[in-house]
Amino acid sequence: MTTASTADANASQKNQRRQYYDRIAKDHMTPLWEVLGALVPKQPNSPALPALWRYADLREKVLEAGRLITAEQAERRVLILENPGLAGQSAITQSLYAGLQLILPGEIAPAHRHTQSALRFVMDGEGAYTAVDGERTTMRRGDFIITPSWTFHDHGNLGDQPVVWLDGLDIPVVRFLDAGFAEHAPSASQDAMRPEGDALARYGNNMVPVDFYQEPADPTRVFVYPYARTLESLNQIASGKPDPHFGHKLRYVNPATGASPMPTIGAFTQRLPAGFETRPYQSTDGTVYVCLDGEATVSVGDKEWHLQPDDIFVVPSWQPLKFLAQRDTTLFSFSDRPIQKSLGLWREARL
Ligand code: GTQ
Repeated sequence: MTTASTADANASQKNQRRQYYDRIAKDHMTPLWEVLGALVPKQPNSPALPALWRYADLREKVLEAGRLITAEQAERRVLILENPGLAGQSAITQSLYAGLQLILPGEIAPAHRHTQSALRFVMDGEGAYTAVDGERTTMRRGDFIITPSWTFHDHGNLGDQPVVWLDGLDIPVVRFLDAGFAEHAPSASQDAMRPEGDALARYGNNMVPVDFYQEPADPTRVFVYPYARTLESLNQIASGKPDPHFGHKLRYVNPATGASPMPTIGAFTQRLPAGFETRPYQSTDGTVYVCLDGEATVSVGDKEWHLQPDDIFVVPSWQPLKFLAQRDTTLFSFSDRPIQKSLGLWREARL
């Protein structure tokens, strides 16, 4: 065959296939062979992009929301951090949602519960509290607070400053599974059923009530991990030899089981000593980071940022990650790792 007739034959075959695809589409069928490579990729190829939110530059815009709508009107006054590769999806990774929640002095965000699990990471201001199933906790910068699935929670601000925290929820996972339920509590503010600190005293001090047992996947009763305690650990271990990929990195656990605090979201704290450079690292759990303290250069795929305190950035699945700390740097992060681990899907590459 001549080249010209081969080209003709190819064009005609393509045309026949196209017509066939159009015909079977009416029967709600579509050919696998056109999409197999995308459906079963050789390695993760997330549509999520590396992205940075510089809170110091965004703070005024967050506060502006406080002049446009009350916390009560909004139910939750939150600016969603939307991944630029996932526009319109209210998602920061394929599985996770993140947002900056603002509560002004005197305001309350009314009590409700939902099957989505939430975490709060306190960034700015003092005097707010979150109540989880009848116990309040005062929110302080760096505190990691959880709201497990189907627990009632409300927020309030008894102080004199605006308070902003980062919300992390598994909203996209629950949406994907079509497993979302939500309801309002009978009253906007939950009655205090236990004094502040009760859960931490009972479950957060290497002890549990004598007759207390949990299933491995149950969320922890410790719903606040105070930054003061995290810092004690980080400061203590920071004199040791850092791990080449992580520096000094700890994962938050349910102290009663050793599992992640919630079954869908894992959380981590990390110290990079001044002058330390991490080796490149990849993992399948797309991860949201907050720089709490310090100064570092981070590269995520083809992006590089000079990190300052309050910067929030996202590392999508399998994007190579590398840090160079100019000063002692403290990072908080969260991801869907517990989901992937429980399904046998989680992978990492320590390069
Ligand atoms: O605080 O309950 O950012 O229900 C999104 C949904 C926060 C919350 C969010 C929520 C909440």
